[in-house]
Amino acid sequence: MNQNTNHDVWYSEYLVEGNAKVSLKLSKILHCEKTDFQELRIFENEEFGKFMVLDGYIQITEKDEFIYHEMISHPAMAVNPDVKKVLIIGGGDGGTAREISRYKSIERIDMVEIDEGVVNACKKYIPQTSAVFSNEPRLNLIIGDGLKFVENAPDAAYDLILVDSTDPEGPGEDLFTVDFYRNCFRALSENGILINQHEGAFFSGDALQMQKAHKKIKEVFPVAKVYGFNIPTYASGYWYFGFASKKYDPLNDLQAEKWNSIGLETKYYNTELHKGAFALPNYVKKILEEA
Ligand code: AG3
Repeated sequence: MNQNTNHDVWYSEYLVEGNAKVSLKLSKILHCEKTDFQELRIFENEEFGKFMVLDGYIQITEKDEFIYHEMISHPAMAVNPDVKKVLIIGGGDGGTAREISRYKSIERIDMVEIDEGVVNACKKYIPQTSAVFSNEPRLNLIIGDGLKFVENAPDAAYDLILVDSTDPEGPGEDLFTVDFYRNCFRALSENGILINQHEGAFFSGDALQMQKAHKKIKEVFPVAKVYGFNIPTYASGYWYFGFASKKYDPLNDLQAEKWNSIGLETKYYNTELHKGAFALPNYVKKILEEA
């Protein structure tokens, strides 16, 4: 049969409604589902590999997910390499759990994902991130509501909480509330660190969300910083995590030597980049100062 090549099929995501978008050409449409929580799609692109879209936003691609997952995990671990108990909220693709489980010193990883559909689809199509669900005995996966989970968590139960959420509209919304941050504070040990998905700063919608999140976290945690990373498939190519803690400063308390002695091979993160990641462009500093 002759292959008619006189057409192509693309996934497009609007950056600014109606005015600018990014598009990936599809080599395969693997999965389309309306779960109980969101619209879930998995496609494939020849350059980026398989990628997952939730409610119209790219969450991971096989080609660049390492950047996000290294940057949500390693900066906190380099500040406190003695972390023993970790809580991941969200992260249904498994990428964050994969990165964090590389530390042999960690004793327990609880992960609370609201949408089982995401876990199942990633298990089926994206083993690169999801293999951790079948090969990591320290990982305790709970399908449930992250907000309720931290509400019921005992005091000081975790050394590190990683909030690997979607945007603050949809199922991730509760994870951007003062109530949630207060409960995270309570559930963290005195060495505790909270890392959260902190949105973008370039487009005004994302920037507003970043500002709102920062304002709330600052109300709750004595140390509240933001750091950035380059990620090609999120709006504007630059995205942020929040670093909040009870006492540790991400720069003054960086344990570069100790972290380097663990000998983890990383593709994006290193302890020099760590310092640079906390140096923010002036327009971003302004957004945060005005929070
Ligand atoms: N979750 C955060 C994706 C944010 C994308 N938002 C956007 N482009 N507006 C990623 C999940 C990875 N485990």
